[in-house]
Amino acid sequence: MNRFDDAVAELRRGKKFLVVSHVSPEGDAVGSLLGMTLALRSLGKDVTAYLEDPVPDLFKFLPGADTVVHSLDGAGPFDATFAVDCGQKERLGRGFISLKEPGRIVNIDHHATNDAFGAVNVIVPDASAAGELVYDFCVAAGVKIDRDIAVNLYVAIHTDTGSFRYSSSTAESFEKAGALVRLGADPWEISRRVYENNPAKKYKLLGMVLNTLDVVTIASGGENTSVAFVNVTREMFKKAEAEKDLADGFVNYARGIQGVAAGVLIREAGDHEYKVSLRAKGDVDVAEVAQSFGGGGHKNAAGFMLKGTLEEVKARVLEALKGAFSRA
Ligand SMILES: [Mn+2]
Repeated sequence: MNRFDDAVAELRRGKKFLVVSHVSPEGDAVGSLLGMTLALRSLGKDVTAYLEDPVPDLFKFLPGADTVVHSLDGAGPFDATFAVDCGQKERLGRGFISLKEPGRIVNIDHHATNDAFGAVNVIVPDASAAGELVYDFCVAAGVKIDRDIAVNLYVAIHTDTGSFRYSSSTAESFEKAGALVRLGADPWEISRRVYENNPAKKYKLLGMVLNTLDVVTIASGGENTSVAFVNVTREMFKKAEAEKDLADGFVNYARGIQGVAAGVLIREAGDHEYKVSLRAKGDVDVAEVAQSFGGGGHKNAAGFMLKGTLEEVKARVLEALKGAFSRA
């Protein structure tokens, strides 16, 4: 018995499929969505790929990206929907939620917090990326992984592991990435497009954000004993003429500082409303902190929304992190 038997059975039973992933898609969402879409198409299936939000510019080079649709008006009925990299049905977006006939939902994901919203659920928290699971699905379904599928799945795994730096990177992640390179994914070609291809305004914004850096010591003794805050305001976005998603990842600069246990990015979302992103190294569980504010995430990466002034938000986050630090 393979964990993908039921998912493969849905594939054999149907002809017309929908493939979906989450709103605000990143590399794993787009790569897994397109890898799955191309895999199903290679078997002669009629496949619609849907994302509520646009494909980020950085990922528009991915094979199949030009076939993604952003509306499901008048679409369907589908024999089944394959949802990848998404823990909650609501995160698939309004267009999908209001779709009348999605068919049975096959939920393929690696988030531990996945609520098993599918008729078939393949949830593997140990997988570094949903892209790993789409790879396994292809093997289980007898799909011949061509270069186009390989490029998508390589990008999914490479981006979700932070270029194989995060604790989620396993021997299997490397093995699958190696197999994908053998199948035609070119590491340098992909790196150039994904990592060496930043708009200049992103660096203008980063300069302003790094100027706000505030490192606060929260404990004495031990290896990582401080918290690093950076913040980004709507004014900065305006000045840099930058879109919101260009600040994604800036929180990693805060975490990357020597002696820092957790990095915090506070992003102004509205009047007295902030989006807080937390990144930990070492033992602090930032998912616990995020949950205490009504958010969620993983042990090392989590986020939530908070109301108040910037100073109030910062003070509350600092208190919560101190608490988490003392429990760790
Ligand atoms: Mn993922």
